[in-house]
Amino acid sequence: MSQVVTRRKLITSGLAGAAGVAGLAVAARIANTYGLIPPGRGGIWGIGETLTYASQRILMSHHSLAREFSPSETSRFVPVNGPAPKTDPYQRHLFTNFKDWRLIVDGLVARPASFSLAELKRMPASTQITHQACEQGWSFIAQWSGVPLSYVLNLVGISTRARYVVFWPFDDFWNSLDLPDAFHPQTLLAYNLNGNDLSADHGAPLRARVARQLGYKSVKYLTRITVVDDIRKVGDGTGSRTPSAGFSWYAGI
Ligand SMILES: Nc1nc2c(c(=O)[nH]1)N[C@H]1C(S)=C(S)[C@@H](COP(=O)(O)O)O[C@H]1N2
Ligand SMILES: [Mo]
Repeated sequence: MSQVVTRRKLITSGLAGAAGVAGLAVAARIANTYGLIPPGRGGIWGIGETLTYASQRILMSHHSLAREFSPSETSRFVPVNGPAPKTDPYQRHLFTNFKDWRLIVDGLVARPASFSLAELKRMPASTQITHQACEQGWSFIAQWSGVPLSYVLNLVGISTRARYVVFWPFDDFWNSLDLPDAFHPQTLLAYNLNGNDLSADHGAPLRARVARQLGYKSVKYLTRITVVDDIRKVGDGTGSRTPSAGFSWYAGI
């Protein structure tokens, strides 16, 4: 234990000192040594993202909570960014009220599975009133209900080699979380917004809700969740759709 504390102190003071004295490149080298480089580092944020990710992972407990609000603080209007896919198979599922939709959970898990919406709704539910901020400068406070992602991951049993959880939606806006955020108690697979089933544009039938990061990490229109060990082998290797669009993979707030 004391060894861990000492190592943490070393990394923290190393990062802070390096940023001030010898520049950001040195800090990035230290972060790399301790496995603190986020996968999307090829994005335009580069070293800045690495510093944010590394310092949040070191300085904050993995399970520090996003602020929760009271019902009277919810926003009157909930904007949409990324409206529902106009194409099949999404439109077909929408037409049949997601009767035949199932969430596939696969990858490095002991028991690959798929779950209907009714099955997900029978799992232990969690409700939060939290703030969602878009990188474009607007935000809202809303109530979300769903099953904690940790519950589903524990049901399927993730491998000891697992490092990331990848979200695959019906559009191309895929993203991923590392395990501290995937198992965070406020990370939900949400099916309800402000007391109603998710509308199509807000991500029906199921979306990720990641309270500790910017809105673009809360992937809508989920179809599949895949547990992986090495995110560099997935897609273009950057961990999400967003670095190519100019947003960092890690968007902690
Ligand atoms: N599948 C998918 N998920 C997505 C998006 C998208 O275009 N497609 N947009 C993201 C962005 S940029 C934001 S800010 C939030 C917006 O959520 P809302 O439309 O429910 O407000 O969803 C995120 N999740
Ligand atoms: Mo966003």
